[in-house]
Amino acid sequence: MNGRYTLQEIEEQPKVWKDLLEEPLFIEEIKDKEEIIYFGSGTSYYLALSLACFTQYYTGITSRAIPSQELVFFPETIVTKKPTLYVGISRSGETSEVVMAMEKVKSLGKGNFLSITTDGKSQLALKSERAIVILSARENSVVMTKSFTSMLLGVQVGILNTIRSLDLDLLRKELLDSSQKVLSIAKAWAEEISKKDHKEIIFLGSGPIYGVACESALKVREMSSSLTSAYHTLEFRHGPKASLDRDSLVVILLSDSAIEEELKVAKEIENIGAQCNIIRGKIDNNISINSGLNEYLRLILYMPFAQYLGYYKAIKKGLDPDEPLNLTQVVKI
Ligand code: F1P
Repeated sequence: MNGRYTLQEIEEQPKVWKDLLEEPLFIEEIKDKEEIIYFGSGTSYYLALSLACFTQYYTGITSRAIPSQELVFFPETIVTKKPTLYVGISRSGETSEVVMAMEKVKSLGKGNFLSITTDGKSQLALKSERAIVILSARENSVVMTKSFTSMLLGVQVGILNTIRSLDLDLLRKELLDSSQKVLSIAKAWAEEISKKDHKEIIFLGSGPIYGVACESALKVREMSSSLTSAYHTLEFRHGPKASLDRDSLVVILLSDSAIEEELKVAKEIENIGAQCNIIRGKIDNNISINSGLNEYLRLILYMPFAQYLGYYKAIKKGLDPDEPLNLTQVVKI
């Protein structure tokens, strides 16, 4: 059956999340740092984008996300003298750029090095001072689904646990209560949306949700070879909206901080005649994901929507979501 592994990995997520919440890890390395730099490639870079926002919000430590290649070729534009924790993120731990980035920064003799991966024997894991290995996030599929949400949640839980935040209890309760429900809502939404053949699909998100919007666009593109893109929500008004017409779909992943302005963007998109769907954090319409989690804590709950959409669009086009065109599980140069 086409997409067997991908579907299984999407649907296993609530179970993997539950395990991560029940056995929270610690990330003590953040304690004496003035800066945290997350780096990765592809999906793992988008994970870095959301984690950097989350980390600075909860710890107050300056946090940035850098694509691995920039650390390799332009380290002087990134590396500072401040005590810094470098966190390499990679499902495989073998992506060329992420390994090269770790080597480059280490050769400069700066900072401490942590890796987040699903393979403890990978080059990235062996080159870092400590590897957080999330075995339950390992995947057969080329595209990353549960590995994205599980590595994201694993680090979020680790940070909340380390700083002893009461939000960890809230996160645990709300996710256990709502994960399965969100997956059902996302599945039904994606099945319906995939019936129409949109010429382009655009995901919009702000703050910590921007990384998730990028990952959403990548998921649908990878699995179904569709034309997709992602922008910061209000940035979309500054040019990208020029291509919109009745065959476009825009999905806004709504935040809390920018909600009023984001809803105005939605109106503007509808006035142009494009289809606009809003995925929101409060249970007050059909496409809702959770009532009790703030915009930093509910990040993973946005993901099943694009994961299922990629899957169903691929099936509809006769493609195999497990074997995306032109892609491999590990990218080496
Ligand atoms: C990330 C990545 C994905 C891409 C593909 C291959 O690699 O490049 O972004 O979707 O599935 O892997 P990794 O560094 O996290 O292993």
